[in-house]
Amino acid sequence: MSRLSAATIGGLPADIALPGYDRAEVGTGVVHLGIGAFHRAHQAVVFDDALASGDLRWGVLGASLRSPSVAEQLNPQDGLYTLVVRDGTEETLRVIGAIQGVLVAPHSPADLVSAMADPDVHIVTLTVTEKGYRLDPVTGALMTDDPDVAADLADIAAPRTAPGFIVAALQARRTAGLKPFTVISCDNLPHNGRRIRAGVLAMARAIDPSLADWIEAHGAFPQTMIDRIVPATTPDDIARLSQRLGVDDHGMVKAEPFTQWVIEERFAGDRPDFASLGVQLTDAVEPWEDAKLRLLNGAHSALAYLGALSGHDYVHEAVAAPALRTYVEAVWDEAETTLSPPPGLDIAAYRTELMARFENPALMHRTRQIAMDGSQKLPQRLLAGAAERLAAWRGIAAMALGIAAWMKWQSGVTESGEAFVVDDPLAVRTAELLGGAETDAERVAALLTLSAVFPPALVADDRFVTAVTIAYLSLSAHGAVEAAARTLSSARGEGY
Ligand code: CS2
Repeated sequence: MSRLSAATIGGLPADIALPGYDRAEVGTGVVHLGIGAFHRAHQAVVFDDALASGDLRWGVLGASLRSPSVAEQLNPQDGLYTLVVRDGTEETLRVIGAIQGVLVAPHSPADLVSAMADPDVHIVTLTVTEKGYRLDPVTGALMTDDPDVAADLADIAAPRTAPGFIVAALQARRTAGLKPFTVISCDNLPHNGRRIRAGVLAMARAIDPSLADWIEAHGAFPQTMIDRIVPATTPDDIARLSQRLGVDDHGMVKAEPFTQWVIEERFAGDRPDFASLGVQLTDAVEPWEDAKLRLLNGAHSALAYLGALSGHDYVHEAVAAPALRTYVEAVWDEAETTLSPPPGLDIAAYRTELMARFENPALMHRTRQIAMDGSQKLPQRLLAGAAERLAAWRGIAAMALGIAAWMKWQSGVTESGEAFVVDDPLAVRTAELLGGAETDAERVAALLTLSAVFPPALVADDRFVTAVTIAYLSLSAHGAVEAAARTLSSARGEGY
């Protein structure tokens, strides 16, 4: 079967939405670093809307910093792909035309730098995951001993890392007398803008202090909160879509209807009329970030480990188990007391909507997908909230079970005895630590020595250590579902 492309798009069934603008007229105003499914289902859709509104400056050049797979999916399709929005039994299909092409950075780093230095580029967005920032999780400093960071510092003309590409391109723009672009981090990290700014400035300062001064004075790194559930595409999704389209689309992405993007109003230059495109611009993103990270992502991670350990492969299956569903509410009860909701966010309504989003059976969101990279996710999703609860002398039984479930997951074996590969940058280290421990209490104590994950102040708090150890013992004795059920009675109490 032929592929979706500029040549075949005209033959698609009439009920599929197509780009409503002339793609030949579109300029490249955005470069995206780390082009995965999330960008294609979220930010690229907003830029596609901008193009459809008649502002043709906002085409996107995508870049993969590592693998050529997205380039192989999209370049033969002229950047075209289908966004499949699924809600229960309903499905809507839309072909997105915003992406103009994908560069594979390691194949041609200089081409990517020069594309980012183009005068028409005003925005660089990035989704490089938590680990792509190359910042020490404890100190927040650039990891100069990371081999790729060291390589960038030695030769910024051929960068390897996200901060490296940004520094190299900003250097080229400064030399050319251009303004910086606005760097919009779209990763699920608190203060994501501040983080990428810190990495970029540290690298720039090591290379040329005057470049760092220029970036400090003229650059913009707004904080953002981004939200849309985008499960990984499966071969079955592609096969089903081919039947509908009559052509193969290897670049398709699937997502829920919900989508949200909150951006701090801080730009270095031109941008689309974001407000008219449904994007919220605000001075204070932090309360949005905290609410999303601790409610949505906190529950997601806890559910992912408990669900995956107990054989619930998908999020909607996990929340259909009464004990796990009630447990999610208990995590939210705990997290809620740590939030200062932003104006306009009704937490009760947000929780109801979140549960409905988790229940969406058509998404087929795998618990194992969410379980990935837990060492990078735990701090902002569960540990920060737990620390604030303890500071206020409140209990953390529900959060502690999520944390203990992450620890159990590090053993690489599910409750039914199935072995799996732990997909986490610290997996080798956690395996070593677990290998040296004999009892459950020793296992917990060993993992708590990971200072890249657990802040020392939290580990020094006996209440924290006790709560996580009790939860871990309960998981060993009863399994995830029963441990969740048993946690509920204690989690409901407000006092410690
Ligand atoms: C998920 C997120 O995989 C994960 O860690 O928790 O990708 C989640 O689906 C998104 O943040 C939703 O916006």
